Amino acid sequence: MPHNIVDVPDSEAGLLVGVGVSFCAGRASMSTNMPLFQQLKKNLADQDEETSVIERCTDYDCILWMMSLADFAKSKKIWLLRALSSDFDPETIHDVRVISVVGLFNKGKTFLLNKLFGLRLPSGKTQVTQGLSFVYLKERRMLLIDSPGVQSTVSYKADNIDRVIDAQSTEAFIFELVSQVSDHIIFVVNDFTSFEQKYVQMFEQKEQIRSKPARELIVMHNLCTTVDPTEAENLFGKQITSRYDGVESHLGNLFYTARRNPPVHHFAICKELSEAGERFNSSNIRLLVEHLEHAKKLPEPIILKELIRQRLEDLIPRFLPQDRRCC
Ligand SMILES: Nc1nc2c(ncn2[C@@H]2O[C@H](COP(=O)(O)OP(=O)(O)OP(=O)(O)O)[C@@H](O)[C@H]2O)c(=O)[nH]1
Ligand SMILES: [Mg+2]
Repeated sequence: MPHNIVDVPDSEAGLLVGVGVSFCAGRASMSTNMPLFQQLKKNLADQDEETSVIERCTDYDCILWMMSLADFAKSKKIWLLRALSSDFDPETIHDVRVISVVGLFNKGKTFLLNKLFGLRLPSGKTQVTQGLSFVYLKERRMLLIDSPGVQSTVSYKADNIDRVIDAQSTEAFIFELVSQVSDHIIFVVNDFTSFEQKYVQMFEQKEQIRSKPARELIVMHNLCTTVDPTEAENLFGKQITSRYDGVESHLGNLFYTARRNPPVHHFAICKELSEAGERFNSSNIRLLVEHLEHAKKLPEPIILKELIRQRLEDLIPRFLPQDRRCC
């Protein structure tokens, strides 16, 4: 059964001054198993006005539908979709801490959010997080951002856009956006490759030049194939404690804070239900939740739509300078 987006965009409030972009707020509804993104892509391609039909949303409260800078340059539209069944209104004030998970594709970002907060978001090899997907946790006063994985497969179907280049610039754009709106950023990695180290380092460098107080960064090492506790400890030593100066936590195992500027907290979890998983997972998940809840930075009032709109106003001319010239 089809479901309508019932919120027609507020074109005045949604106009991005200076770049000529409409910012569309909609409500999506929940239904069949058809992946949201396929249907949404089709709907957005089929029509150019601000109404649409969506077959399926997810357990996310809102999704910022920003899949491709190249497509955005053509359509000039970014959709903020809201689930019909959600109480979270992106156009009103909420006191929250904004917590994001980022990293390469299929590293267990969604899996981690499920573990941390007892959620049931779609996770697994065939479940690809699309767009910036938001979950509002009212009691905890948190707004979670599940991000699409970096370096996932691109389409080589005929169109005149170089999708590899487009994916790289879109990922850089999302990286900036997430880093600007988040109070806490959790990197999810498996083997801590030098590419991932560099990715974390890019955030560190951003923190050093930020005018606001620096945020501590968190890296969750998802040792998802490790079943043996000794192997987990060896891996953690090889990939983290022997590579960074820092201090081991007295609170638990596989928890280490690297003396960086700002400090970077490393936690690890292992394969669920294995001996290593039983030994380390629940205690490290609990430590990470406590770490987030007891953070110095208190929840702050935000209007999600406004927050994103402001950031887009800043970022779009930087990433698409031709759009600035158009206006
Ligand atoms: N620790 C642990 N991780 C697991 C287990 N089973 C699955 N995972 C992780 O979950 C990953 C896939 O799930 P997702 O959470 O959807 O990954 P993702 O990073 O959100 O993927 P994208 O959204 O496509 O970028 C697997 O590749 C594993 O890393 C498990 O038993 N233990
Ligand atoms: Mg995911």
